[in-house]
Amino acid sequence: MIRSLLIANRGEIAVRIIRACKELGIRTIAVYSEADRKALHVKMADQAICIGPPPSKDSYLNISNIVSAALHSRADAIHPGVGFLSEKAEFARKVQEAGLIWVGPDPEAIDMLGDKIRSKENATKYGVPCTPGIEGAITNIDQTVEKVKKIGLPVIIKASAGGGGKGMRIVRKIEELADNIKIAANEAEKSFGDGTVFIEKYLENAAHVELQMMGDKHGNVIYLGERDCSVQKNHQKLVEEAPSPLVTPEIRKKMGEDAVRLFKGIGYSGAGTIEFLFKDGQYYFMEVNSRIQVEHPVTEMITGVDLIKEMIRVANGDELSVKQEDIRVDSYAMEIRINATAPGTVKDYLPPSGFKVRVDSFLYNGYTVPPTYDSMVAKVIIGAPTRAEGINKMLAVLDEFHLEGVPINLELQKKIINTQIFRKGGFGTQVLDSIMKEIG
Ligand code: MV4
Repeated sequence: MIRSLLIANRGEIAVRIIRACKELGIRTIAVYSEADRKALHVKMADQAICIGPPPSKDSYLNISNIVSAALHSRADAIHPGVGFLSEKAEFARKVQEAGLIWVGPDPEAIDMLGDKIRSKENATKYGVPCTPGIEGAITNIDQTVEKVKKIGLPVIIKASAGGGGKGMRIVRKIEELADNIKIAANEAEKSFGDGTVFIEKYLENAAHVELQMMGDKHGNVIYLGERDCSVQKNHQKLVEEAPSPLVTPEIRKKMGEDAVRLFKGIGYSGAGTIEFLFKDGQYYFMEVNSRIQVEHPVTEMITGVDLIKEMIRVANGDELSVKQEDIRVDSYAMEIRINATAPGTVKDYLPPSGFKVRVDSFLYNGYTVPPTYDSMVAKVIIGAPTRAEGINKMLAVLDEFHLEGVPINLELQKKIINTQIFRKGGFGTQVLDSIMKEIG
C-alpha cells in the first residue's frame, strides 16, 4: 500500500503530483535543490528534503541523494514526474532495489523503449508501422551511403540514445551524408555518452501526433486518444491540442490498437506516450516516452481521467479504473505553455479561471523564478465542444492571465493561435515558420 510518496521533481509537475496524493490520502515528501528553498512544491508537501546544490546534476539528477531522502522519510514510493530521471531505467532499478515502489513502468520495459533502435525493433515486432529507413545502427559509412542512394533523399540521422533534437541531422545531398554521420555521432557521444546513430527517410513537415497510453500490472492497456503537438520551436512544444485535426476516428482506433499490442507485448504498466509522425493520412512510429508528459492535462480534459491518480493506483497494484470503452474523444482541449523569457520576481499574479479552464503552475506572489531550470512557468488548459470554440475560449482566457515582474511569452502565444494558419489546422511541425510570417 502506498501511504507516503516522494516526488523526485520540481515545478508545476511536482505540484500536480502533490495534489493527486492529497486526494488519495497519501503523505507527500518533496525534494528540492538549494535554488528551490522557496518553491511552491516545498511549501505544499507534508515534508521537504534538500537534496543538493542548484545544478540539476547535483540535485534532481542525483540518484543516491533522492533514494536516501526516500528511505530517510519512510516514503513507500517515488514518482519521478517529467524530465530529470523520469526515463532512466537505472533510477527505476535503484528505487526498486531499495524496496520502494516505482511509479512508472518496470526498468525492463523502460530498457525496451529507451534506446530508439531497440524501440523501433519492438514496434516492428508488434506490427506498429515505423518511419521507413535503414534498419539498425550505422556501422559502415560507405555501405550506408550506398543504402541511402537506394532509399533516396532527404534522410534524417538520429541518435539512438537521443531526444530533443540533439545529434539529429537532416541530409539533402548525398555528398554531405558521410560528414554529417560523423558530426551526428560525435554530438551523440558528447551529449549521451553513446555515439550510436541510425537513418530514417526524412518526412518533410509531418505532424507530431502522440497517443496517451496507460497500463496496469494485470496486463490491461488502454489508449486515451492522441495529442497534436506540431507547434514547436527548437523542439520545445508551444501548443498542444486534442484531438488532432488530422486524425479520424478510424485512424485513432487503428493507431490505438497498434499501440496497445506493443505495450502489452513488452509488459508496460503506468503512463506512457507513443509518438508518431503523421503525413498524408498515415502514421509512422517514432519513439515511446516511458513517463507522464508535460501536456497530459489536455488528455485529462477530454477524457475526464486523472492520469496522475491512475499512475499511483496502478503502481500500487490496482487495476486500471477505466476501460477502453469508457474513453470517448468527443470534445476538444488545448494547452498553451507559458514560458519565462527572463528570471524575475512574481508580482500581481492573477491566473485565469472559469468553466473548463485549468492553470497548472508553481507561481505565487513574491516568488522569484530561478534562472537554473526549465523556462516553463505555467500551463493554461481549456476544454470546449469544438476546436473553433476552443481557440476563441483560449484567447479569452489568456486575456485574463495577469503577471508582473517576470517577462513571459503570453502575447506571442495569443498571436500564434489567432492566425488563420493555426485556425485552419492540419499542419506539420514546420508550421511556426508560416505562422511567424503571417504575424509579421
Ligand atoms: C523526424 C522528422 C521527420 N522525419 N523523423 C524531432 C524530435 C525527435 N523526436 C524526432 N524529430 C523528428 N523526426 C523523420 N523520419 C521530423 C522531426 C521533427 C523535427 C526535425 C527537425 C527540425 C524540427 C523538428 C520538429 C519536430 C519534429
